[in-house]
Amino acid sequence: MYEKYLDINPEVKKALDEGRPVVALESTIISHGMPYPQNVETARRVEEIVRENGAIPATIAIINGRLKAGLTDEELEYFGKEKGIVKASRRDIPFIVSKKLDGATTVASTMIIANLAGIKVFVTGGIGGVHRGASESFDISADLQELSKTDVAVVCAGVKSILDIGLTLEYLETNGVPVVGYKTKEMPAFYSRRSGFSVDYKAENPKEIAEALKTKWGMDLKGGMIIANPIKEEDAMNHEEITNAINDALFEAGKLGIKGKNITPYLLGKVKDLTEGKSLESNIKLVYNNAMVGAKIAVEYRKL
Ligand code: PSU
Ligand code: MN
Repeated sequence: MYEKYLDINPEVKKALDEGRPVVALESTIISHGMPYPQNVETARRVEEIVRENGAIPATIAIINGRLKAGLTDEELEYFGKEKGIVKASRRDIPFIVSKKLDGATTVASTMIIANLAGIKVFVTGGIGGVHRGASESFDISADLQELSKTDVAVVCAGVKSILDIGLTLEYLETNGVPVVGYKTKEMPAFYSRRSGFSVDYKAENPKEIAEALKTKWGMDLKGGMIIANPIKEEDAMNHEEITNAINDALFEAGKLGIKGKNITPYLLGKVKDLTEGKSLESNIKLVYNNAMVGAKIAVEYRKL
């Protein structure tokens, strides 16, 4: 049915048909999460790391109204370079598709398209969450709802403190989304390994995670799972420096009245400037680290 909207790249299609592991990757991180040319370099390197760890990468996007699972090198370059590609979450998909536009997919929409393609594991940097001040703004990312209903596991480096980490964890609990720490009992905070909040479960290896996924979906418990993989110590940001940068960026965003889907891209760019590019370096490194873990989970999942 949905095949009429979806193009699975031949290499990805072959891997899926043969039951080999595939890892989905998102495109908002390319178009709105990092500057050019680092975004394209990172996207390419992430695909390589997925391959080095035994899986096939499938970067997800919408091009000319077609849902894509697996991009060519030129398409990756296009998403990194072209300004004005719409950041497309769940609610944007119908119009982008029917009007034959391009869309960079967020965590929510990447999960949807990965699921249609039959891809169970998805690697990114950070997920959206409950924003600070959400009791006033109501700003809660659609990523969290998606995690409660779409059967795709998301490997990330935790939740950034541009968000309210505690409220994000509460929201995930209410919605029945398991949050698993990869070799940690503490929820990582993206740029740093520590947040002060605990995760539900600590997994010691990719196999344990694969088994939990198989069990969850085997029982038809709908929805995804968050695998929170802390940034490596040597790549982490100094706590005080990143806290100050985030607070200053939030203050600026408030003054400028930036809201809705623009807030996360704005804050990422501002924090990068305030830290003289150090946050971008950390961001790139943590995505690489997630790609390695995600590929291993996909490999273990296929063995079950
Ligand atoms: N966090 C990052 N980089 C990103 C994003 C989040 O460190 O690029 C993107 C992801 O695509 C995520 C989206 O799904 O922001 C969340 O946006 P919103 O809060 O508007 O749902
Ligand atoms: Mn939002």
